[in-house]
Amino acid sequence: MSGKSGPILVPILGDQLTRDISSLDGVDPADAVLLMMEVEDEATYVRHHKSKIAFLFSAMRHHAEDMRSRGWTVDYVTLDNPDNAGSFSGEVQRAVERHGASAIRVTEAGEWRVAAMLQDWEEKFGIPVEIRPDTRFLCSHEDFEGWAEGRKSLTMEYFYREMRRKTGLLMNGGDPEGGKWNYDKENRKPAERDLLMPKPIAFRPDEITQDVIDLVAERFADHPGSLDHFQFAVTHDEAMRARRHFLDECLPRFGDFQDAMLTGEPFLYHSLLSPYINAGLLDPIDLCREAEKKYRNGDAPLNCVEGFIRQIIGWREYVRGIYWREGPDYAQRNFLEAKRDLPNFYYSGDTGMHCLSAAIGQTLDRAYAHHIQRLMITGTFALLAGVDPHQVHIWYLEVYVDAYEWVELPNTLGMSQFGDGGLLGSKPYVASGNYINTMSDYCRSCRYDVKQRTGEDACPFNALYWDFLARNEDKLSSNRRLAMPYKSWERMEKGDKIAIRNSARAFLESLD
Ligand code: FAD
Ligand code: DLZ
Ligand code: SF4
Repeated sequence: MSGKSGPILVPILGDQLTRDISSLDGVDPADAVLLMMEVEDEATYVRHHKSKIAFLFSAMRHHAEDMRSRGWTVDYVTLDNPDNAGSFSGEVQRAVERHGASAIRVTEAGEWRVAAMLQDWEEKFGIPVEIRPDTRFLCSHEDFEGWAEGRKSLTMEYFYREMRRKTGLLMNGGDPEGGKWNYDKENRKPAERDLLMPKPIAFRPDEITQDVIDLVAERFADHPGSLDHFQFAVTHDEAMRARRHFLDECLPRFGDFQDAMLTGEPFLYHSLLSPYINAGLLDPIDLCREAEKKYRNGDAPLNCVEGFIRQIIGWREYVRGIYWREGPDYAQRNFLEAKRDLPNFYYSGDTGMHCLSAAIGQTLDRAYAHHIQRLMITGTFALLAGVDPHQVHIWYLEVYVDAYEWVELPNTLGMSQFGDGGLLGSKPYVASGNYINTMSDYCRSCRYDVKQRTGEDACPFNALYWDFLARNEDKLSSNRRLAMPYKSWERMEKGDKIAIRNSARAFLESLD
């Protein structure tokens, strides 16, 4: 330590578990103390799924060990430390005093709530605070501003093309590999029952993880979700093994079945890498380069590799840009003025609708559902039922192991609930039961009949779909992408319309 002036304090937040995080750039380990803190406020600002807290605490504890082994001094405050102040600011204050810190250096926070705390620290603690950009993202806040400035609509596809050019991923000089930027049309195959799915890679909890699981079970017993199926990677090495497993076993079929859903198959060919990418255990760009190699070596087809890379350098970077550009009030938007409370079954999975009970059940068991389940099952149902988008947002932030507000909020409130009125997607993601029946095998074992539109046994998605369009006619009928369904609604017999709306009303009342 530099004796005269005290060390630099470097808080490492729970989603900053990256060995070369920007706050450490140019810092001499001899002059710094890294502060890692398990705090009540972060674990309870929403009621996170128990496995999500266990994953993060375990990954944090392992990262602290890893950094110590690399020569850093790490001050780690556990949740059960009797002096734990319970908040980031409280713990930083204690650490400043404990170590006589001369300055604080920190990588910017991932969300508005925490960013506001960091802004206060200089005045609060009376020492210099340097907040550094998070260089784990391709697109800085300024670059996103520059891209968005002056555009009529912020279409993801154009942003994605910029990121392809910027990284050179799947580029042939100035042109996209294969002549097309996007192979999504080839990525919509429904899954057949006899597909040979790779077994997901599972990691047995070690002693550190088991301690954390016990702690979480005791302290957060009232939070949703189970700890019984915990099998996440919690170290850098394990995350790298999960990455290898995905690249070798799943990537070659990732695209084909990206939108498919099967009973009892929660993972299909998805990567399950989002918790590791978001917490900092895996580098997203390096992962994309490895995926590209698979294509260049002839081990994975272009549609699969392009589809995967698009999710990461396209969607992931894009939603982050939107989150920071739109500001903290984005969370309060409610374009459709939806007011219904989130049905209780979102916390139990206890509903006769098989698609929902499967997606929610798996979510509560494993803190995971893949994109189409999030978007077209739990998301579409909430949208059709007119649930308050803020409540939907809180649910998604709670229950998924990869959920941090910067990525969850635009996906939920924007893409899934149309709460921003079309900033993120040009039309609401609504569908009747027919879509779910085409893309999954859920309807085969459902108590409802997907072919019926009205009546007690009819699939509720059917009447709700038309009811949604009718209910929101003022706001949506001028949307060109909804012209066809509105035309069909217009053409429908009056009696059918009345029956549909009555059926929807009866169903919605049964939810209340
Ligand atoms: P894969 O299908 O294997 O995709 C590969 C990677 O691409 C993911 O690991 C992820 O890093 C990235 N990715 C894919 N789609 C998106 C997307 N739309 N936005 C950002 N990154 C994407 N993703 C989160 O990481 N955290 C969230 O809290 C989150 N909330 C969501 C809420 C809703 C309502 C919806 C519709 C989507 C949400 N997503 C979220 C996006 C996506 O569903 C998850 O990233 C994905 O399901 C994670 O599983 P996977 O790693 O197996 O993904
Ligand atoms: C999500 C989360 C939880 C549950 N607990 C902690 C914690 O105790 N300590 C910590 O450093 N981070 C935690 N996190 C992640 C933070 O909420 C995340 O780092 C912020 O959202 C960053 O903006
Ligand atoms: Fe879902 Fe309707 Fe199919 Fe049942 S019939 S699984 S409610 S889409």
